[in-house]
Amino acid sequence: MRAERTLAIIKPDAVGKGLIGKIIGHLEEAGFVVTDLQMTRLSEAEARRFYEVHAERPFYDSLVAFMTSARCVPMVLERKSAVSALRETIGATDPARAADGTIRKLYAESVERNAIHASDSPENAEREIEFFFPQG
Ligand code: FUP
Repeated sequence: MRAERTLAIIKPDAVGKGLIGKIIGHLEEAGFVVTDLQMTRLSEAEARRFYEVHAERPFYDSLVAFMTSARCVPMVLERKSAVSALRETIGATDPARAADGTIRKLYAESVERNAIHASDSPENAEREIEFFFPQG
């Protein structure tokens, strides 16, 4: 099967704790190939647009404040069944519910400060890759 692409973001909590290398190592161990990567600090407008599907949720403003609080590391990852495989590798949104050995179980602090984002469908993966890497 042809490799699929997905988008991950190492979030400000994990960047601030010096976990970029550990998280990328974990992803590479799980068979993902990093094919594009950047470090960026999202503006408020960018964070609102990226998470616009959550605009009506009570946690939206807080999530936007967190995601704009410091730099993050978006990256494109390739692997067979990349979207579903990455969701499994990162674990549940709430680290208390994440399976042992997943990135969120290992490194996340809370539902909001949960170390890493991963696209939840192939369609959203393409939209999110375009958001951060419009030339790629
Ligand atoms: P996930 O796809 O696992 O990142 O989770 P969701 O799409 O459900 O949520 C998107 C982001 O919103 C999560 F990464 C963290 C944040 N969130 C909260 O801050 N509080 C909540 O109650 C739910 C989600």
